[in-house]
Amino acid sequence: MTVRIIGAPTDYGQDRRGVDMGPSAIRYAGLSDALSSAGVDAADAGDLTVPRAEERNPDARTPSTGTAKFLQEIEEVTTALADRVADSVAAGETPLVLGGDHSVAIGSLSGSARDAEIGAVWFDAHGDYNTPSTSPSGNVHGMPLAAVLGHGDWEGVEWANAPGLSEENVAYVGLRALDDSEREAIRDSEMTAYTMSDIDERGITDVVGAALTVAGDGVDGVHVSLDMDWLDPTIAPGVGTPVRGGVTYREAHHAMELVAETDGVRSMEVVEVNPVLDESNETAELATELVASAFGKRIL
Ligand code: DIR
Ligand code: MN
Ligand code: MN
Ligand code: MN
Repeated sequence: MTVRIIGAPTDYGQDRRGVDMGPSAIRYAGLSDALSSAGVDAADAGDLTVPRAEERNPDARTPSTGTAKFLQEIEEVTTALADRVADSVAAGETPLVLGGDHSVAIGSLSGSARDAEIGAVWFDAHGDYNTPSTSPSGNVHGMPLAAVLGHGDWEGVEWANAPGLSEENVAYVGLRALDDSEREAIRDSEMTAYTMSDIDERGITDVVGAALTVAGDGVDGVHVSLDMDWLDPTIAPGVGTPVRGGVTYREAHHAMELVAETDGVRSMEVVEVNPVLDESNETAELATELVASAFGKRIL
């Protein structure tokens, strides 16, 4: 298996600077060695070109209702990323996108879903299901799932869609911080949501197994989206929006081992690593270890 590493060094989707250094931090933590130790060929395509936020006007393009900061920049980056991801899949590789903030998922998902039906497993503390008009923050990293599923008024922005992904094949794992209108929208949707309470009750094995079944039901492949704030902040402090009560180190590894066992992983991303907020790069190191588990690294 060839894993194609694609860096997407953005920080347009949220308010804390430094998450654009995520791809460097993850590479520095030894990503290509970790992938080799998992027995896969790693091919690094480098980073997408992303202008600094200081060079750009966050309101150059605005939705007709609500707020979506850096909408134009996010459109540019995710459109380019979607092409890279689609090309990689078409070449028989498995693309691994390194964020950047979670807005990059718009590109990963629309690229992975090009000419295919896909599902998605969303490992995150958050629902990322706001729209420009419901978002309390105006930050697009809290909106990618709504965007690709066709919700929200994006003022004609064409990228905000992945017709090959339907709500029925989206499963959250580990939710614990939802905005009020987002909670309601998730309840009204066809998506499956496993919260931290479900993990408490059923255990990580059962929950991740169920999520992978939902995501993989009747589709060509599954996209795995790993937001590092899914983990407990005691082990992943280098994220912009930490939330107490996340999964443990062992739960996370086991979840990724179950991902590796499905054989249906079409594309993956790991996002929200912010080395500026970190303790000596430990969040990037953890991201690297988890990616290796997701691509088949085992203890024995
Ligand atoms: C919040 C935070 N719900 C927002 N979202 C985050 O801004 O919409 N997603 N951090 O990962
Ligand atoms: Mn997220
Ligand atoms: Mn999150
Ligand atoms: Mn539906």
